[in-house]
Order: sequence, then structure tokens, then C-alpha cells
Amino acid sequence: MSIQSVAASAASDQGDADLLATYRLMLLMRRFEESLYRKYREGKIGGYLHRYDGQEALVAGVIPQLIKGDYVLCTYRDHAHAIACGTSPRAIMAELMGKATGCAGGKGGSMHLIDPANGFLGGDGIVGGPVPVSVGVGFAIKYRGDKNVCLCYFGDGAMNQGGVHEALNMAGLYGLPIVYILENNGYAMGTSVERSTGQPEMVLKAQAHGIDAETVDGMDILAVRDAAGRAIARAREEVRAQFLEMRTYRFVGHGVADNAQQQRFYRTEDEIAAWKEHDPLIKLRNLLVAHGALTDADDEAMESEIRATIEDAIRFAEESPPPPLESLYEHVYAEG
Ligand SMILES: Cc1ncc(C[n+]2csc(CCOP(=O)(O)OP(=O)(O)O)c2C)c(N)n1
Ligand SMILES: [Mg+2]
Repeated sequence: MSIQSVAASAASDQGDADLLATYRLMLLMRRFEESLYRKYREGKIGGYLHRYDGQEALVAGVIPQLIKGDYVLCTYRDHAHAIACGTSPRAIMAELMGKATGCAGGKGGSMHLIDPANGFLGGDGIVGGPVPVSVGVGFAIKYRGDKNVCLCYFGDGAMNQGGVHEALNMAGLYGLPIVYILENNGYAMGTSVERSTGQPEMVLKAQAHGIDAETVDGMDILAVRDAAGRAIARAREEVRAQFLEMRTYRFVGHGVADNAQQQRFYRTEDEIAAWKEHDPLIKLRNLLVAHGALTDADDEAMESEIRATIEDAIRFAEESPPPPLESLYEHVYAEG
């Protein structure tokens, strides 16, 4: 979608204030991810780390549309999801640094952020793992008769997992109030979609399970918001599963170990540059500027406020203690 058509649809659909809030959220996600790479290189963050740069619209255009009592499940690429659910940057940063003040008590790390009080049921280190879990969550919502939905994010690589298809079959069969968001960034680590499936049209796979499905330009925040709004409303009102294949791209490597040199084995610099032309953050910034809703001074003020938030989170995390040894066996089994 061109900037012009984005602007036209913004004028008809969404107010400037709402879009500014979305821009702020996306900017926070991007700057947060960038700061993590620095902390990883300093040795402050251990374990693994998967960034969301380039994919922000998939979260910023969807999660803010949820209401109290709705749930979110996602993969190990989960920092943006936690931010959008309302988990504090302090609790996320402390979790990444393995501190007791982290949102999983410092024992989950980057791939296992969680915040049930805000409806965030967590990231998952198992590829495809959130999809079977979503069936349990969706069934519980329906069984209780609640007017809620479960959002479930997963990747294009996960779409080839057996358990994912068993779960999608049940979600379609039982008519569960789940909205699946397929984060189709074109690659599962270094393997492209084209090399890993005989049927790259993802919507056909969902439709085969009796699930309403649509493909969305995931680099276009307005298209994402629109499609998500409709899918969430259908899941909530009609109590049936929905599937949105969001076409997107990750601007950085699969994880921190996947550096520029490694990436040459599976994608070209030209390809990355071509996708960066569609950077959802820059597109939204240009749209707001064109509308007169954002000036350079506003943008700089937002940048410095976000910088301060992240610096505060880093300070908090670095000063927090590690989990005490006695807590080692806590949270292994549910109590009672
Ligand atoms: C069951 C399982 N198999 C393999 C892995 C190793 N692994 C981690 S991420 C990944 C790629 C998944 O790609 P995709 O589903 O497209 O998500 P993306 O990383 O692109 O967001 C693989 C194979 C894993 N974590 N879990
Ligand atoms: Mg992928």
C-alpha cells in the first residue's frame, strides 16, 4: 500500500491521536529491541534473544484492540507482545537479565516472558507450542461462556508442525474464539517458506480446518488494524476461530547468533534493503508527518522519553538481585 493510500484510509478510519499512540508503541518496541542487542554484547543478557524489528505492526495493530479478559500467546520472539500487553519495560528487562524482579522471576529469560495479570500467557520456546495451548485457552473461554478471545501468534516454520495442524483442526471443529496471527516473515531460521512447504498459500491450510482466513500486508499498520478488528469481532461475536496470515519481514537475524555474515547463506542484502523500504515504523511516521499530526520536535521528544524509559529499565534490571537459590524448585509444579 502506498503512503497516499495509507493516508486516505487513516483519514477515514482512525483519529490522529490513536495513530500517534500506535506510533509511540512501535517506536518503543524498536528502540527496546535495539537496546537489547547492546546489553547482550555486554554480557548482561544471557541465553538466547530473538528480536522483532520490522514485525512491530503485527503486534501494535492487534493487541491494543483487546479487552479485559482476553488472552495472548506467542513464540520466543515475544518482547513486543509483552510490551503491548502492558508488562512494564522494567519487568521485561529484568527477566532478560535473569533477575528476581523479572516478569518470570528471572527464571524464564527472553523466550519465556509471561504476565497473566495482563492476559499475557507467555512466550514459548517450542516452535508451534502456543497453538495447542490456544485450544485449551479457547475451550475454557467458550466453556465458561465468557465473551473473550485468545490471540495466538506463531511463525511460518511452525505451520509445518504436526501438532499445529491437530490443534487447528480442533479449533475449527469446536468453533473456538481464537484469532491466529501467522507471523510470516518468510523464513524459519535460514530456511525459506518456498523451501519448506509444498503449499506456501497459508490461508488454504487454515481454511482446510474450517477456519476463516485472510492474508494481510503486515508492513501496513492500517491494514493490520483493520483486518485484526474484523477478526477479533468475529471470534468474539460468532465464537469461531479466525486466521490472519500477516506477511512481514525480520530486519535482523533469526537470533543474536545469526549475524550479517551468517545471513548471506540464505538471503541477500538487496532483499533486506527492499523490505526495509516498507519499514512499518517509517511508513507510519511519514503518514503522521504528512497529516501534520507529528513534527520533528514531537518525534524527538518521543524518542527521548522512550530513551529515558529504557535507561530506567536497564538501571532497574542491573541493580536487581538474581533469584534466590531457595526459589529453584518454585514454579515447577502448580500448587494445589
Ligand atoms: C519443536 C522445535 N523445533 C525446532 C526448534 C528450533 N527452532 C527455533 S526457532 C526455529 C524457526 C522457527 O521459524 P518460524 O516458525 O518461522 O518463526 P520465526 O523464528 O521466523 O519467528 C527453529 C527451527 C524449536 N525451538 N522447537
Ligand atoms: Mg518465520
